[in-house]
Amino acid sequence: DADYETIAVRIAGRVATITLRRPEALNALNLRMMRELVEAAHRLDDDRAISVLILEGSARAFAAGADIKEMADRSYSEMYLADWFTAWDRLTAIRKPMIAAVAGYALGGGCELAMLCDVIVAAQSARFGQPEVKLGIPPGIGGSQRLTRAVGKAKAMELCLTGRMMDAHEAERGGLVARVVPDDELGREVGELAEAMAAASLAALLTIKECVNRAFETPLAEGVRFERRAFHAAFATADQKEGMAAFAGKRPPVFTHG
Ligand code: CO8
Repeated sequence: DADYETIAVRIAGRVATITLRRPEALNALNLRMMRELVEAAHRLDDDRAISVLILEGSARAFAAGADIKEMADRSYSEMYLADWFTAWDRLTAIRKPMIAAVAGYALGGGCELAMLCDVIVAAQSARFGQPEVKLGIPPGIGGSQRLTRAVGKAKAMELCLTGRMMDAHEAERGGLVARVVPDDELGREVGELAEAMAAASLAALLTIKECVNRAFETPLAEGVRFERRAFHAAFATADQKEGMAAFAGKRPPVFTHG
């Protein structure tokens, strides 16, 4: 952690938790945080001893967006030539499941960061929104695309065009959020969810994440074909043999994650 200024990483068993650590700015996402977070996520993705990543903010804010103060005075050519914020896209290359534990504000880039994760668990205090319209800009880290896929056109249009925040229950009803839990249980619930995933075969987790993500990239028939090939390929793994032998033997499986 000595390496990082804006995040903290802790590891428990096969679960790694990354905590955003600029609470004084409601975890506003500046360039340094982007670099550190993307680097840490890739390092953990490469670590065979880890199966699941959790991303969390503070009790008051998951992240209140991109750092407005850092962006405010940039010119078009500075933003364009620096390809401002493109590095966030590198999170889409993470192969392990990433769970966003959201309490408080998840706005703008913060909402987009949560949507770059695979599962969002929201505390009752969570507030989601794309308030960029109020700043005279559109979303810039995929919000107009991922929010639309998550909650549908009508709600995405309304939220992006007004900047209105939705609470945790509305986000759950809309399909953005997997589960809503009391604030003081967020850490435990997300930890248990991560543990449940981490008990499974790592190869199965990677394959399933890849398959589900295909649903957003391909026509249905192609996606189904992709899944079928992944299904067949699973029979080359030791974990498939162990998983099925354990079922037949009425005992818990012991996966080697190979
Ligand atoms: N950027 C920088 N600083 C911030 C941000 C932010 N996004 N959000 C909050 N802060 C700072 C505040 O300036 C304040 O700092 P200070 O104490 O030094 O004045 C501190 O955090 C606490 O915030 P508030 O005093 O405002 O707290 P409140 O409880 O009164 O309000 C809100 C909380 C409602 C969350 C309010 O802070 C707010 O509206 N924040 C901005 C939300 C926003 O507009 N987010 C979208 C940002 S734009 C974006 O994310 C685009 C992403 C894509 C860019 C890609 C470019 C290519």
